[in-house]
Amino acid sequence: MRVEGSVKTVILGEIIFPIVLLIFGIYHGFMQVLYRAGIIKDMSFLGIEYYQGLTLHGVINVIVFTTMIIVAFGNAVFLYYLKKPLRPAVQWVSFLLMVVGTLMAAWAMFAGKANVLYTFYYPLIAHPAFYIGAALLLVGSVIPLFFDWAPNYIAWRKEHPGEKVPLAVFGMLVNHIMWVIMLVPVVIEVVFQLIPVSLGLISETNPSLSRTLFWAFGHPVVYFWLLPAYVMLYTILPKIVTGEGKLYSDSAARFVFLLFVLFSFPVGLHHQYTEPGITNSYKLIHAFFTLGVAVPSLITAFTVAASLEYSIKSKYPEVRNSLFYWWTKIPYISLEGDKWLVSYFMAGLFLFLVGGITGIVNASYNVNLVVHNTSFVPGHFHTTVGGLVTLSFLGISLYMVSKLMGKDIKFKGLAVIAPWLWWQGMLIFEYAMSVAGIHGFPRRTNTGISYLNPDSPLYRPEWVGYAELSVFAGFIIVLGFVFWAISFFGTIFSPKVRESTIEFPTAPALHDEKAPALNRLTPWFIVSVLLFVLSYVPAIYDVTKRGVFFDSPGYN
Ligand code: HAS
Ligand code: CU
Repeated sequence: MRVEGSVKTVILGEIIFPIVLLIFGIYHGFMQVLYRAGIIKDMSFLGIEYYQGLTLHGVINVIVFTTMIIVAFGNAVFLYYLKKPLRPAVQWVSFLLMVVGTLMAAWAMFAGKANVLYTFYYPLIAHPAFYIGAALLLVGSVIPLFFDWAPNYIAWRKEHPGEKVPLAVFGMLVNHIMWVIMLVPVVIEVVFQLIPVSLGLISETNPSLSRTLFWAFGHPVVYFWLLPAYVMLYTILPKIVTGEGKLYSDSAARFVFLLFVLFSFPVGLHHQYTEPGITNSYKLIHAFFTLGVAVPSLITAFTVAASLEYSIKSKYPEVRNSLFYWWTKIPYISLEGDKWLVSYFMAGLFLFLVGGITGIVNASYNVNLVVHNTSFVPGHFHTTVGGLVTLSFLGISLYMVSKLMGKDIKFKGLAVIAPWLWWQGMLIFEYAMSVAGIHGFPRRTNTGISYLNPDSPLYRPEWVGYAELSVFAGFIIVLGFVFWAISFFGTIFSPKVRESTIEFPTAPALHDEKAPALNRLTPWFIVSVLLFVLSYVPAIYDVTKRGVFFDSPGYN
């Protein structure tokens, strides 16, 4: 499908702008391993302070990069599958709000006025520009849903009565509605707590309430990042793995998205198992729901594996009777057609397997007490959001840029190796961080000037090897990113060879059941909001017992 004009420019902007920032984000990630291993001993390096760099790393990578790429991918999905135009005015307003918001927050972070980490809850306090900028980014990101996607979806349903909406549209729509719901608690926190303190309108506020509101957003947001990757795994991967593959079951995929609607919200207290003041049994209820929200990912593991097996076995009769040998036929490194993208998804899946296991460790209430606030947790999330999510987003960004700009992918060989370097680096990083974490290695601490410094009374020699291994891992990850970036910018700056189009390889479903209950969204969302509210009423009651805004001064 041809795409021209300003909508094309906006989608390209939504990819290229955050990727330019991502270079800083990844640089500050690499600085983290250097700091923590004691290779850089200053609290401030090149004028950037330790917590400032850590904030830049987190905010750019998981708030700015993810949000903008998701909007870009969503725009492209709605455009391509519904074949309905997007409104240029809506697109420009959304994009400009996101850019201006990001620049405001970036200014506050680079100026050292927002060293509050990407979780930014009270009592840490940033310059108002940080919160207002973040708010503009979020407002910009929901605009396409209200003014482009939902109207186009409703019009499409009217024109196609009784038909199922394309799976990718279904997934991206569900994901963005979830996004709007999860923003409610964090907006309350920002508007009624953080901005007033930051502006000096009030001098103190309630930190437990702030954390609880933050995590009511901060857990569901991980599925906002994950679901677009799942959309790609269900629609694109099965098709490109052989060129003619199929998705094993369409209903299984839709059911997975709807299970996320139900279970993504009543789980945030698993980040607060150690929060004083919230009754244990409420935390336990969230622990059980957390084990529930792992189920749709387990179904995904099986559906994706079944789709791969079906597609490979239909193409290669010689492996049809094998139990495992068919795995060798997956094009892990192939330059043929769109198969280069397979490497991003497969490397991501292999990482996510580890991310799922460590997630369940985290979720298991009493076991969490061993790993909480240790490097085990960053180990976990570098194989989830830093693994499957980032790899599929990098892959799809390169793919979309080449289509939208009408260019061939340059340095394809590097583009195919990049995800495997990333995979290997992350795997080593995760190993080092997990094992060290079990031995108590803290997260969010400049360990280089404390625990790993032989001159410090806190010196802990048993952590040194793991911190050094993380440096080695970080180097491989950065190398993977550099390979990807050479291909990405090489493609952008190469001559145009085709007209600008957008299209996604799409696997038809092997089992394509009607399942009407899976195509009505409203009842699922009603139950979801009820569960969300019910699961949080007792916790909010607990943390506001001494008064909603009971006092505790903040820190700059
Ligand atoms: Fe998490 C902390 C629990 C998933 C991100 N998580 C974090 C933080 C982040 C994050 C960023 O319960 C840190 C927040 C902070 O700064 O403090 N997480 C879970 C659980 C899941 C989970 C139960 N997390 C994610 C995803 C993320 C993400 C997804 C980002 C995208 N997480 C926690 C908990 C904490 C936490 C606690 C708090 C810890 C603490 O103490 O602070 C589940 O959703 C995971 C389910 C996943 C699976 C895996 C299925 C496997 C698949 C791959 C199949 C592979 C194939 C290839 C087919 C069950 C789909 C074949 C390969 C073969 C080898 C066969
Ligand atoms: Cu969580």
